[in-house]
Amino acid sequence: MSYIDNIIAVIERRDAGQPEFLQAAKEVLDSLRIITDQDSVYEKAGLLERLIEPERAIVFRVPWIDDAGKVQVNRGFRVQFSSAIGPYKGGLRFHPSVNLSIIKFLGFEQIFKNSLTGLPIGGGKGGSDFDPKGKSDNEVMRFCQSFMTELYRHIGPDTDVPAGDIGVGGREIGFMYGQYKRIVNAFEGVLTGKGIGWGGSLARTEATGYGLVYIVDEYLKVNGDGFKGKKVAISGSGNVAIFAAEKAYALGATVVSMTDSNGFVYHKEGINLETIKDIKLLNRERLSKYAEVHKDSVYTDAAKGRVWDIACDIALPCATQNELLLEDAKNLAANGCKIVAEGANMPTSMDATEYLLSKGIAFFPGKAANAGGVATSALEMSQNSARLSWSFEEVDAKLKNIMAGIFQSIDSASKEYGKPGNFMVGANIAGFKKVAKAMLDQGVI
Ligand code: NDP
Ligand code: 2IT
Repeated sequence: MSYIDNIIAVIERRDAGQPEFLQAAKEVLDSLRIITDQDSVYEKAGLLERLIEPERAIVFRVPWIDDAGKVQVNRGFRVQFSSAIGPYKGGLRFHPSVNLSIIKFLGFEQIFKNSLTGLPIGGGKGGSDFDPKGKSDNEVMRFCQSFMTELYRHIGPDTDVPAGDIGVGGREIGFMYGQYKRIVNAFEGVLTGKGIGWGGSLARTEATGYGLVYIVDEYLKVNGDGFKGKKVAISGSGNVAIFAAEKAYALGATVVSMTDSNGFVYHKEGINLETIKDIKLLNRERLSKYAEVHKDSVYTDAAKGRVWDIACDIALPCATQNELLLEDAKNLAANGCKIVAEGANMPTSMDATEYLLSKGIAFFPGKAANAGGVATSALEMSQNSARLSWSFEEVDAKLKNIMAGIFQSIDSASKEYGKPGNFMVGANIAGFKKVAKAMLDQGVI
């Protein structure tokens, strides 16, 4: 058995009940065969055995009291996966589906994503099975305070710096930051995605979505093309989806769809982003409301149709894992889609990814395409350390540069390792090499 097959056998045995983690890990390991077959240094150093095991995984009780006075208990997680190249860095997800498998897959992906940014950040992820939907602001605050009352002892500006993800935005970061500060008695950059005026970076809110569009634009430019006139299908209607749509419009494209967990809207004339922001960001309502406001749009229940049936030039899945499956990939290809770029983490299943690649569709994996968010988080950390704040334009320009750099590195790794245009392999290899070098340099730890 090859080194990689041995490692896959280890995780299949040990992490058998963790399907999302196995999916993410196998994809990376498969891409690394080209490297580990050529050079035995990794096997000799037991490097992959170490890389697939989190440095630390913390699971904790989060008790809180709801508005009716009833005690509720959720489960909290923080997986500190790799500190090879910097302090653990990665978001917190609050969603009822959250479990150890999901947090481990996200933490594992984060190692390579953070490496690709070129900035000194390690990989981690956390969250809870708490569902913020339908909760009052006070309930969310009490939950966040309880969550941080345990989490604070495991994190710190030079140790582990969490941020947002699904279900965690400015409101939740605010409540958690307040509680952290109260416990440790220090105003420090322990979370990113903070509010402007208390340590947050301008452009962090926009960064993931903008970065996603920047990397696709970079690819289009290399091919003498651009977003102008392109039809873009987007899933999700949260932070990533909204700002990807905003930048796609700014570059001259039309966004024809958005989704939430209940269904999707198709608006041939172009999704009205102000309406979406009002519905999703301001009022925290369901997307079905959109079709009540825009009578020429069509809302379809999730049980009755798929957003990926809509014809588009570019598809940007920006909701959640495994939301773009083989059938969807076939429909996208049949309808003329030329580019799929992942705003979400692992939204495309492995068989769908392989199908897209086999059809010559440009595929940008999340660990490259959505890295603009965490990269800008790292810029927020730099501003916090230096106790200053950069202008929106300054941060946005740095973000654009970082995304161009990521495109360069995944493109050249794909060529160097004999898979030109396969950005999945390119991203996995380019992300891995820097982390592996750091691990070799630092000895068996
Ligand atoms: P938000 O909570 O702001 O929005 C999530 C969106 O996805 C909502 O429209 C939500 O619908 C939908 N969604 C969530 N879960 C599901 C599900 N199980 N099935 C269908 N739809 C779902 O999160 P973000 O925009 O921040 O995150 C979206 C994706 O981007 C995630 O995969 C996240 O890991 C990834 N990401 C986020 C980054 C960030 O900076 N925020 C950075 C890099 C990646 P509903 O409102 O119904 O819940
Ligand atoms: O998946 C991700 O990269 C994020 N949710 C953002 C992480 C961060 O630390 O900004």
